[in-house]
Amino acid sequence: MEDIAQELLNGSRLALSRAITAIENEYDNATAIMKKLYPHTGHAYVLGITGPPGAGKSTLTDKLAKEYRKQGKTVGIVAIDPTSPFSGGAILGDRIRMNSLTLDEGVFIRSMGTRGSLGGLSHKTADAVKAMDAFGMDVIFVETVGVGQSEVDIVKAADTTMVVLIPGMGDDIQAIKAGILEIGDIFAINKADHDGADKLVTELNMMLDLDGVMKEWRPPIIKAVANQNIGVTELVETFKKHHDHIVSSGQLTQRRTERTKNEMLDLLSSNIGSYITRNIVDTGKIDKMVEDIKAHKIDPYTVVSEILQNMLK
Ligand SMILES: Nc1nc2c(ncn2[C@@H]2O[C@H](COP(=O)(O)OP(=O)(O)OP(=O)(O)O)[C@@H](O)[C@H]2O)c(=O)[nH]1
Ligand SMILES: [Mg+2]
Repeated sequence: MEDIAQELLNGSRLALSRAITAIENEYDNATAIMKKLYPHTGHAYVLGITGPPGAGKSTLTDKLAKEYRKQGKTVGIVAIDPTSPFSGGAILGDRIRMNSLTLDEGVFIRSMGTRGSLGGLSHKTADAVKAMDAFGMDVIFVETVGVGQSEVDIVKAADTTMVVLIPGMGDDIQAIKAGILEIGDIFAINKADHDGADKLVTELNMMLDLDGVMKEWRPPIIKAVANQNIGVTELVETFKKHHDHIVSSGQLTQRRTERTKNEMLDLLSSNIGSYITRNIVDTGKIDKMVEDIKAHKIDPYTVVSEILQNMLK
């Protein structure tokens, strides 16, 4: 029998690609693959990149990846595309922008579409990151569009999160500020070749000052022009500073503990959920139970305890 996890660990890019496909489509072998990969994870530095559509996230990621490659580091990129119903479209879009990277053996790029819903995407993203981590990537980027709750959930897989903003967003910054202040460890003001970059920096500084008086880490704001490679080395240096900060302050351990706990609880509830769907709902047992409860032959509390007892057998 073929062993995708073992081939991935042996360095097969095809196996890495197939592992992520299994994760994305929830194939039956996905759990077995993840079980085998898990002991080999925990080495990569995971960078979340989020921000409004078209802000230059992919362009920046491309340039940042090249900078890490210069330092001899291998790079994985997971690009989430919530707008595209098929991941094929996402792959094409990002391939164009990350053209030269796709020829580099030290880089692995993968897009994941959401097929209409963001549900379940955060754990799939986390597993795709783990697959790249086990493959041996040193730095892994997770690019996602927007700053809503789903993106917050997705970037929870990251050690450091960078929010990319652009001048000329007008009132948008008001609308998204609650979300962005919370998740940004670093802010990039991209398209600084456009008018209004300095104004945006000032506004953001004011918001961060109001928000972060007591915080250990004041998120730096870095201006960038991604397509001209401006600000890129400074961003990489800032990532390093943030990484050093979360290591020395114990925050990295704390974040990873929290993440492991959440992932375990998610896994547990999704397993319980599917047990109930499989055994109670799909079998039609639930209808009989509802009838008996309605007729007061039995109470719902007893029914639920019995279901739980059966599940644990
Ligand atoms: N003028 C200018 N254009 C830029 C800059 N950075 C990126 N662009 C352009 O902006 C457009 C969008 O860039 P992307 O990197 O695709 O932006 P994105 O945030 O990944 O977009 P989505 O993934 O679709 O949300 C492209 O045409 C880039 O060439 C910049 O600093 N200045
Ligand atoms: Mg993009």
